[in-house]
Amino acid sequence: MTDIAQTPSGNPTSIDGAALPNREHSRTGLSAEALRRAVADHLLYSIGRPQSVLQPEHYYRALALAVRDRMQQRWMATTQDWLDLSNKVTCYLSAEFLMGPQLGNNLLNLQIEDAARQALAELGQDLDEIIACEEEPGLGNGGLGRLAACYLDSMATLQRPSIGYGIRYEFGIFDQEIKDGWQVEKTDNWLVHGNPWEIDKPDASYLVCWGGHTEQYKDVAGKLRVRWIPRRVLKGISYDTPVQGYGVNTCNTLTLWSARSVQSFALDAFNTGDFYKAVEDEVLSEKVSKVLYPNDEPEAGKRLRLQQQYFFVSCSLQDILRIHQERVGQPLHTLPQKWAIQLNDTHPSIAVAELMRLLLDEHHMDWDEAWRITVATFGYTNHTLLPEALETWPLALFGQALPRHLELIYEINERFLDEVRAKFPDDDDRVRRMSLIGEEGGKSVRMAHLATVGSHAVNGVAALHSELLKDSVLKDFYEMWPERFGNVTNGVTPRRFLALSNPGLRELLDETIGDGWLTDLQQLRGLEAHVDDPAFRQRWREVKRANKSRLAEYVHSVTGIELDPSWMFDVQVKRIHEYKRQHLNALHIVTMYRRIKANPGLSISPRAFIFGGKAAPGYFMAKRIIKMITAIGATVNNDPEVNRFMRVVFLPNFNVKNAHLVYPAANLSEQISTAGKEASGTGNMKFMINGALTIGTLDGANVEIREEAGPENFFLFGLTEDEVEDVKAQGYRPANYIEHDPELAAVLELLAGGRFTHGDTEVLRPVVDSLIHHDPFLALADYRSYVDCQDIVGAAWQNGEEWTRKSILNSARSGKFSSDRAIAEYCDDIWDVGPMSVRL
Ligand code: KUQ
Repeated sequence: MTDIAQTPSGNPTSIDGAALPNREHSRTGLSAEALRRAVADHLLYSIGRPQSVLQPEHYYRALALAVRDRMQQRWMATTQDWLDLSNKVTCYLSAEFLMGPQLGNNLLNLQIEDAARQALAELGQDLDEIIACEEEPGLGNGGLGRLAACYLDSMATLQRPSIGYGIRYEFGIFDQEIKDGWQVEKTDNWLVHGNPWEIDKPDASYLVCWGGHTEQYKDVAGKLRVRWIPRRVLKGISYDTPVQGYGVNTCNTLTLWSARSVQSFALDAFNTGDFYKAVEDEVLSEKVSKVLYPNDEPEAGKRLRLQQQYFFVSCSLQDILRIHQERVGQPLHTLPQKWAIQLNDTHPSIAVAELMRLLLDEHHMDWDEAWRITVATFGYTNHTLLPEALETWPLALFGQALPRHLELIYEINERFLDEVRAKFPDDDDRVRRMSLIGEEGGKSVRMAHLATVGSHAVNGVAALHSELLKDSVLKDFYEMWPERFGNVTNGVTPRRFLALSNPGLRELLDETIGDGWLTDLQQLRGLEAHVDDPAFRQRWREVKRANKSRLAEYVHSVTGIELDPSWMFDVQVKRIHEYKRQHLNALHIVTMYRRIKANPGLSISPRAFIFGGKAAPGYFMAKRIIKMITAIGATVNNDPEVNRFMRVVFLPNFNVKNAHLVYPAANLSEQISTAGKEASGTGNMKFMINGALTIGTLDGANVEIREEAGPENFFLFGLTEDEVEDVKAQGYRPANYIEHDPELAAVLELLAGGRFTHGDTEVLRPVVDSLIHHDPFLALADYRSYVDCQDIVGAAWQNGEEWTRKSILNSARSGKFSSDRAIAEYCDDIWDVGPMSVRL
């Protein structure tokens, strides 16, 4: 008798292995019984500790290994199938992948949660407690890194062959602690307990050069060629993590590169007795993948950041070319038929020059063919319009680090500008604006221009953002190649952000509309039929209420603050940034505080104001904004006259793990950026899917959220993007707004006068001064509209039935914001990558 394993779809499949009558294999079986045996085996053979000392962490590791075993066949079959069938593959190049904890998600996608729960119960353990042991890999800053992770999940679920390529940072985004109301950064040592999900491939390594100079030489055919004589060489080794699709056999790969010195010692130095010099060299090499830059804006002129970018891009492209030639067995000119490479912002855009270098210098291809292949292979996604966030590198630094690439960029630029001149004769200004080399403030390489010129498709991440892109930073390029420009509105995975993080709602949905929504989120529309059913509404409210209790418990455990789950939970979680305007939210809180103090008999809807998010360690104003929120919180929460109606929480260390508790518990989602500044936002979508109502400006994806939800189910305020531009053109004068609004004046007076800082008038001065003198994000221009809108929100909360109705409709109409829809658009419009079903 052969051993039997269940595929996720429930079909029995025979596999090789010891013949055990009626028993599933311990490495592949999906039953509770097989999982229990697998965990017990791993406890003995992989964890290697005696029964009496086993801790929950050990069970976590053993279960993680057992789950990885269950993905292994699918993983290998997926890779083998795309090699054999030579299906087109998407490579998603990103400096960040904010994957979040893996165990719960993999159990979900393999559809073995119940079996795992039972297996652990039989071993005397609670699955939820074991899942909570996992430390998340924080290999990203925020939305951009999390988007890459959602896209991997959707590519696998849609059965599209794909590889994510990035950096295995030894230290991810810092852990945030709040001390005395201030942010304190702690190193994120996520690898200390090992990482059960990755498999290192020390044999799959590539050399990466750095610095030095170039030389011309004649090849055997007498042709003039260039070679790069680097100053240093280091090595990239890969760590692969499986990315299991939901309910399918497809299991794709995330490949992260780690830097090593080429030899563990520089032997000559070692032999001459200079041991420390030898080790220093090793330390220098390994520095490259040591730490994630904790900034959600480019790090100006940081050599190491450029080195990180080049390092992972070069390893990834070498890997792609090797697979293409050796494994797929194809000549290089077919590259665009087999690979679509997507650049997640400009961080990997050096890939355009690196692919040219590999094709020309290493593979001796002609320029024209190499360029045709390059443009046909790459696509570029832009994630920001903020001028300070557009990446450029000082020419001198760039030339020292990557001398060959600079030559290639000059050559690309020359040919490109000839094309510009041909299309737009006698327009020198246009040529200067479009050049890959910027002249203002010292020469620099403009990475967004390089990415645009080197890609056949360029997209923004929400409808408004894509329009503004064509209208502003990439306007000249749009006029040159209108056909290259498109939009793909961002999306989020409903597996992690609904099924996994909101089990209560998942159950209610499954009972009400079936479970098809997990892979077709538009099916949430089926909820509209139940919106007027009082029993259904009642259950909807109960789910939300339970989620709020769960969050309140967590908030209490980490901050000591008590929240009443019957209050409105008003939530703003995202990186702290002036354009996102957490301080505008704070002005509203102070407004409410002041109204209560002035009129203690006031009847208002009680609210918990919940904030979370990290500030870049070097971003002075963002750190002051955190202090402002915590200071207001301390005053509000301790004032018995006020804390009957409002509480303010700053939740420390917002990350993917605690995000699972936050989104499902929100009643109100704060999306209050200055119109035109937030490219898309993705948190806004996570809130909507989970039934929160949005208060927001017409910015980023808010526009489409409001369109889908219906304007009557969205709280709109603030200037439009056009109006923002007009106000700025006429000269923004914050004093105007203060003079015409006594309430605003009084609120600013409270903040500046030390009411929340024990009389200290210095602490919050920078924030207040910025607001009243030179705020580029126009917070005071939107203050009145925001506060009035919040009054409408407060009134709406009073009518619980109506609020519930709107909440249901928001979820019901959130289908568009699934990353499955976004990935289907990328596959159809940009990548031309079709589905491939994997057989076991
Ligand atoms: C820039 N730019 C440098 C790390 C991140 C960056 C280093 O991308 C999200 C959007 C969101 C936008 C964010 C972004 N991150 C832009 C970044 O601010 O509006 O939702 C995903 O597209």
